[in-house]
Amino acid sequence: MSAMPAKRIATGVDGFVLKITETGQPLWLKYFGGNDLDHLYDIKESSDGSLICVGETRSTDLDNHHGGTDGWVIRTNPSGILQWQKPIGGSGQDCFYNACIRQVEGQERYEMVGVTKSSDGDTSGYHGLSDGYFVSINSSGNICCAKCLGGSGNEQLKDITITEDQGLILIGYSTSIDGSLSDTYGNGFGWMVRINTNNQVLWQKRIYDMFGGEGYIDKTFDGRYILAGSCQNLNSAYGSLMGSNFLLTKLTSEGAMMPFFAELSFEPQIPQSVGVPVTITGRSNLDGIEYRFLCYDEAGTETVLRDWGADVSVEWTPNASGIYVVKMQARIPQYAEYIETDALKFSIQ
Ligand SMILES: [Ca+2]
Ligand SMILES: [Ca+2]
Repeated sequence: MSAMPAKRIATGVDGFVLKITETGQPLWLKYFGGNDLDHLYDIKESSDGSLICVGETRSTDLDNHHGGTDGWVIRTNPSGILQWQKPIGGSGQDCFYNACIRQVEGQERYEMVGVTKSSDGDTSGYHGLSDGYFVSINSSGNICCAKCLGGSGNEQLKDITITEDQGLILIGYSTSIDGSLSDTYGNGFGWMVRINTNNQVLWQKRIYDMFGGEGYIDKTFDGRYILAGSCQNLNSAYGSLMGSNFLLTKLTSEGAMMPFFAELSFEPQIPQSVGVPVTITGRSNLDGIEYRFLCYDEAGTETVLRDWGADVSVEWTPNASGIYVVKMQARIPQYAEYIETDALKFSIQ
């Protein structure tokens, strides 16, 4: 680390950015902040190599500090030299947890999510207690949009990702039962907000229970979204789990949950005889989805044992000896795409 001017800013905690090589060798380390606590939680690289970091700051010697803790965004050049920094929020507690960069009308925007308890300053539409905080700024740090989201209870927004149509998905939790948040998902506090290119809220919905308010979302290669977090309400396919559990689920940009796990079982399991019925049962990570059961003989001829439907079991009575392969497909009713189990082979005597 000798090449790095590891100079602290001041007392308290500073934010820092460390650049390393792909083998873990440090290249440079920079500290940021002011005279009090400064935390950086996320970093993104813009198209020109600039670095955008977001977090929270209590430092009163930063220009435009609003009071208490503020959301904090800094932009550096590719070498970590500060270009500008900005506290954002109001007189209450404000914080940014995550950010993404999107193109809006040919311009780069830095989109940030977090929490606010401010009803003044850079906030608008504050609902009470804590609100989810969504702020969009341009590459100069000027605010294009700052919204308080949620209801009269506690909210926070933990992560953000860009949709294929250049909209946004925000993920967080909400304890509010007023407004559009009146429906619940079990004991669920998980919360998903869909925003369009004009920063308008298209819809918001409950999603799992997001235990502890932690939830993180990212895009998958097939145009869907993967959500990771912890929760307590899981469907019975997982068995009786206690306490909080790791959650991993796949979503569409409309917030529909997609199946990502399916498996088959047979009853009885031992090799069977012609004319003896076999019960084939499938399960997946979701309730309320459709299944289809397929069987192939040694010549590869496909037989649909049961076409798309809600039943998780099908009874099949083989009428000839030989080797057979069975698999199941699973999908949610509104979508044509499906996942399928491994093909299980068994022998009919
Ligand atoms: Ca503040
Ligand atoms: Ca609130």
